[in-house]
Amino acid sequence: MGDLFDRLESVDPPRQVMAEGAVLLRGAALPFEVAILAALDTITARAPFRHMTTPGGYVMSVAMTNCGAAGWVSDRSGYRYDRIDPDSGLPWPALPHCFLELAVAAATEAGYPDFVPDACLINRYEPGARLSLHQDRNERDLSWPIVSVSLGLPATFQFGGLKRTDTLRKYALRHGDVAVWGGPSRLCFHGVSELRDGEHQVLGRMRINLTFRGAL
Ligand code: MD3
Ligand code: FE
Repeated sequence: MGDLFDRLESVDPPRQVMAEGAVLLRGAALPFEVAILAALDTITARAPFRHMTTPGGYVMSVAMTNCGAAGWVSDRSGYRYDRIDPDSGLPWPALPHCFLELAVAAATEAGYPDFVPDACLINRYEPGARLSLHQDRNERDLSWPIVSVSLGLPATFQFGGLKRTDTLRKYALRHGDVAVWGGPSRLCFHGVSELRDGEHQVLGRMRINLTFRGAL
């Protein structure tokens, strides 16, 4: 029996409170996996992943695209939400039904039943890519939460406090995990460590992260 209990203890609980207002829902995206991956192909056919430039002139290691009424963009002039994809001159692809369904269900489960996102930033990490410590504060109404969905290779997510120098806690985010960040956690500093190489059964050598936002 001892080994059985050992294995049970090493399994993450389905719902984990990371901080006040921040909830991790392990595996919550798995029922949507096939629909999400099909929708991603449609989105990236029209709005391909690209490496954006930061205002400081660095090319980001994470490749990005967007769907929804507005998309997050960065260039030498700054960060902003734009209704138009600067690479194509076209509006971003619409939020697919399955994206909206998952984001609303997760937000409701985490205690934010009124959240309806209007933007989804899609991040693609290849081995070595990382996202340095930052806050998400380009959204107009910071009282809305952010819902994040992890797919593919696992990543180490770093979660800090309201000051850049606050202690970081680390969480492994795996294929199918969904996290919701609102209330007192909404402006916490966070980042993603350099992605370790590996081969995911479904997505291969990459990690995809969707973040749903109320941007406009
Ligand atoms: C905590 N993305 O796109 S998702 C981002 O895995 C971003 O690609 C990471 O940070 C990724 O801005 C982390 C988790 C996340 C997203 C937004 C947050 C955590 C957050 C906003 C406030 C606090
Ligand atoms: Fe962020």
